[in-house]
Amino acid sequence: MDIARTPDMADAAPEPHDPVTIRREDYQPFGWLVPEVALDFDLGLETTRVTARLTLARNAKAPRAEAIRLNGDELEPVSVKRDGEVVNDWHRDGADLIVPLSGDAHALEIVTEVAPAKNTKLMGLYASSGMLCTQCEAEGFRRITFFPDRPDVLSTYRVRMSGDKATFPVLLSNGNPEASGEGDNGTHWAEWHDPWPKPSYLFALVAGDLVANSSSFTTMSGREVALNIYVREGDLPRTGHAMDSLKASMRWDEETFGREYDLDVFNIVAVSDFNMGAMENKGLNVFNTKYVLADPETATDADFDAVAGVIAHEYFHNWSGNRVTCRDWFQLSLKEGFTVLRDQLFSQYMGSDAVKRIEDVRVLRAAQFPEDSGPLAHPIRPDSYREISNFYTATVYNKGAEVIRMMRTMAGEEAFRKGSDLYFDRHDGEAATCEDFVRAMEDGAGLDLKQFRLWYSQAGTPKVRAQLTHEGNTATLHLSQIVPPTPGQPEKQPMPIPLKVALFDRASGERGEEHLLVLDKEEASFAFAGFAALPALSINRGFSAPVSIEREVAREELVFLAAHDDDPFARYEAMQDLIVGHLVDAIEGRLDEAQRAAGRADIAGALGAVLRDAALDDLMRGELLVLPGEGYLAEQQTVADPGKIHAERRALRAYLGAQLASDFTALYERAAKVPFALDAEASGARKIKTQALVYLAASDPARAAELAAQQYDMADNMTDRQGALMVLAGLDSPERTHKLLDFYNRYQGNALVIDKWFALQAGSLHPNVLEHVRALAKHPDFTLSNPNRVRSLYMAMAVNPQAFHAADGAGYAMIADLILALDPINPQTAARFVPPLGRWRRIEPLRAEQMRAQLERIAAAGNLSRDTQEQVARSLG
Ligand code: 0A1
Ligand code: ZN
Repeated sequence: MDIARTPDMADAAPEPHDPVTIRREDYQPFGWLVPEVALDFDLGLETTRVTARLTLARNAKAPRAEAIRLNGDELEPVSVKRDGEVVNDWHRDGADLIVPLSGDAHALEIVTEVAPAKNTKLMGLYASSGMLCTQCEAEGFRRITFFPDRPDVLSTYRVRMSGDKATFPVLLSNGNPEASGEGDNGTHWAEWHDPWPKPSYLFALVAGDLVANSSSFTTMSGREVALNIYVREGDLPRTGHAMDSLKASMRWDEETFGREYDLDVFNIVAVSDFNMGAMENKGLNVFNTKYVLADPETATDADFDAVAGVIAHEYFHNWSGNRVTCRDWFQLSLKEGFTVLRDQLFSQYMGSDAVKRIEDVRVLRAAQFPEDSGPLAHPIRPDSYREISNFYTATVYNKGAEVIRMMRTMAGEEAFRKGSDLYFDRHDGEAATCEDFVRAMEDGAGLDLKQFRLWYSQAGTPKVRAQLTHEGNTATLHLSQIVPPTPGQPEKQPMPIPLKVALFDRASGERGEEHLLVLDKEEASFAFAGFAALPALSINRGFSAPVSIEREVAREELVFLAAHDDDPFARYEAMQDLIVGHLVDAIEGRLDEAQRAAGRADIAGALGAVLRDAALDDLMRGELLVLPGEGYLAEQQTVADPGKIHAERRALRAYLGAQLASDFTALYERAAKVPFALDAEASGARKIKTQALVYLAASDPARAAELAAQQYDMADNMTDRQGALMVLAGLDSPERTHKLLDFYNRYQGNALVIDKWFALQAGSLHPNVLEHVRALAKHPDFTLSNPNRVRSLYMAMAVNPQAFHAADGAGYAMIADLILALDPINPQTAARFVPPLGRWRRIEPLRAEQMRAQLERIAAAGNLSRDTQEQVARSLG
């Protein structure tokens, strides 16, 4: 046995590392190239032994180094060999291993041992219901072996693994399978080789008792690719939709971006313990079961869409992320923003273009706008971080996608494709930067993006003021912009903001030409001739820029646009603006009774028209029926009172439910007759059916409870069943208890559906929701060790305004307790609960003080993870 360490070294505990701030401007290329990596795994759930062999060559592009720094995290070296000889001249720097190297080329062999069953962080190699799997992005590979764990070190990997055949009948890694065979004592082994150089964060290994849904795909150049989706045996019948989505993604990427798949196999594995949605490891995507498994009995229409979207997202990373990867983690949006845009375009193509765009904007406003206006605001390309896991944010992902979408809007589809082709050509096999992408777009798409680069460096959601005036036969649009100050960025420069606009003649309802205006100064005016009277303004059509538009606009104009605008997003927006304007006035106490009545009546009129408009499809009708969320309403105020927002919004829904009761009932009855199918017509019917119930529940709870119970009993699919139970969960009716119990009994043992059961109760409108959450936390099915389960209870509560913002602060205390309990188990997931508390500066003083106090309480606890510590410090700072 190789004993490379002296006893005194073995006893010396690694120094606890101070949390260090990493800065983008400090980037240095690594001193060594690692062209080849060979990994040998002796697999065990309790202990896995890893032998890593690295070939090293000096990097001519970096300053000369006399040693190599290999990152580690909770690792001890069992042995270190340099050029075939056991050495002990290495030393530790914190968790890292430093090995002296004097020549120009070396071979290192390092043995480590890891304990997968004890790995509750779910980073590195861990056990999940009896199988072994890995998660290496961003910095998990260093929990497996000592390695330069940075995305600009690219290597080809050869992997050999052996283990007990009964425990691990399936052995998978990246690339193509090369060989396999039987070993001693009931073991077997397999070898995999990935010919494409990749960074360590794309490494993956899976070993377990799995079965596959297998199929194949013929690529555009006629190559046959074997496709496998690996799951636990009982889950096989729920993999069909994922397989269909994968094939559709592969075809779409060929047709839309000219991207072909590049290995003989493409494997997907579903695991039930996973910190995020899924991971794009080369040739071996690892997925949270939530984004693979779907059948009508256990998954809603929204779940089906989410599966298709995530399958596409991970597949598209094969080019945007893997073939062209990131130089450093500051460039994360290079792969994530682009890939989110690609999956959004795919979903627009697969389903309803308009509805998908509206949903994406809703997500942006609910998740990214608050981030951009709070203490955690950062540019899509951040300048510094302490823990990179905290930067997998809505800003990097969703705003990142909007930024690239703006380039596409300005260039047009064809030129954009030329830009993306050039980007992939130029940087294939490289670790690139956001700047490389922008340059390829300039050169390939013919855009001038000098000023546009500000979208990468400035945080904050720009506010655009718009005012339309009219004189003679000319309408003039006056635009101005403000980019608000954000942490570390007190002063901002004006950004180029592409706005699609159109003007409507109010008398005829006719629309003039659509224009793409680019506002690139603080202020600008644009004149439009040919209007005898003041037209109606449709602005930011299709949400062409991720900004908020502020304008004085008469309610009649919004009512007009809500009925006439031919841009579906703009129509939705007019409806939202109408409601937001009224609610904010009401919340801020600006309305007397008569004004309130007039405002409500206009909304009821517009909504009634939506309910009755025969030209609308139901999926789109469903979008127009959604009331603006409480978080979005809070965003419209400098300081928000969540209690008032909740009460006003709820009262408006009750009013609308009562006022339009017969329309909602008619709609409900029509929709209830549509038989189950997975097409747009039937899923549209399901969507509006439950929405009608939600409105009716607000105005006539007893009748709604009856209808919901009936819908629950008759349901032949999860969308109807979950929708009915969601309504019941918010009501105080005996049916509530019966149906919740029935649901639990019916789906006991199906973790994803039991997650829904927790989430429905924690997200409910029931007045005792916090008591329910407290009780559910003690339920035998609840555990802190499964991230899906934790999110289903506590994230559902944290985004449920009436629970989280309970006036006595009990919601805040509960989230703080959770963070403290979860942090030692799974810091990544714990840290994701900090941002809701971090909003305190924008909340009324009594609640703000309670939120801040909970953050202080967390900060005062010793031994916080770097993840949680960074988020709490930024939230208080
Ligand atoms: N790259 C993945 C996201 C991801 C990031 C970190 C993870 O660690 C737990 C897992 C997944 C994606 O964009 O899908
Ligand atoms: Zn991604």
